[in-house]
Amino acid sequence: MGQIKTTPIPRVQNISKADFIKNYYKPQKPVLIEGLTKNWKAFQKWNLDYIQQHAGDQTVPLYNNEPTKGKQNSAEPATEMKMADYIELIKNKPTDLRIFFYDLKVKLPELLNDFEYPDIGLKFFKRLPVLFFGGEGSKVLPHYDMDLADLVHFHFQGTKDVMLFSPEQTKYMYKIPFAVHNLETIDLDNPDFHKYPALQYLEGLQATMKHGDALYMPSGYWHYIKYLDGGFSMTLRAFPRHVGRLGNMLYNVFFMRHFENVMRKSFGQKWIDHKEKRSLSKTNQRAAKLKKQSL
Ligand SMILES: O=C(O)CCC(=O)C(=O)O
Repeated sequence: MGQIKTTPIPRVQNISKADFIKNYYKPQKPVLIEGLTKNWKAFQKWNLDYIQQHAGDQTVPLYNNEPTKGKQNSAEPATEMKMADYIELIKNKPTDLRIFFYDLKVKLPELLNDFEYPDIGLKFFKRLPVLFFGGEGSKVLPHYDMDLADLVHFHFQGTKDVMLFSPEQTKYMYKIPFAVHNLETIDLDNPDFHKYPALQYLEGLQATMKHGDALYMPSGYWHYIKYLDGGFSMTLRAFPRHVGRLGNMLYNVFFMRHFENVMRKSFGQKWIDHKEKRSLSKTNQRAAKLKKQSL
């Protein structure tokens, strides 16, 4: 078994708007900014106890990593729980149960005063600050965000590992057609280069995030995330301004998603199996071609 090639994501303490735009936003390169949240109330206050106090009574849907099957829509929760019980669980035990896309503005608006939209040159979509929670060992399978937003991802309490892949790497990812994820049988921590030879050509970036770190993930970047301890994160998004990217975003959100749901409803597991086979054969052909060229 080999390993996926990665290099560290550049880290800075702080960054000016001009430097961020020039060195990271314009060239669409990720960066981890350590000091961006230091003056926020959230930096002092946001931990699992605080969430438990403010949202303990809410019932929350929880997701695991079971692949979606048959006629299911892409994202069905595995179960639900009171937030207080879920937080208790992730404080004390490993679990693969996660909270995904918790809409802060709707569910916990009093927390909106605890942070600011950073002045780094991104035009943030202020309607949608969202939280994500996971326990020790929870994994977020590799995917990119369908809306192709530029993302700033902030982590609170504990640590998490993040692997990123640029959109140019999509050709080696075993992406599933009409979806924003790859073959769910792939484990990027233990890649099976025999079964998935294209993974040998993949080049990613890696960082371990700690409390208060802010990670810029440019539009269309794949992310694979592992919670090393129970903790939570917030993502702020800025919508694409490039005409080409805007077109792709509209295609993903208004066509691809609905087309996929119709195909699943009509053909169920057969459709999923067909797409997985296609992804495997197309990507393996690409790897075979590259191997031949290198001989
Ligand atoms: O950290 C997580 O749990 C998921 C984050 C994510 O997928 C995102 O911000 O798009």
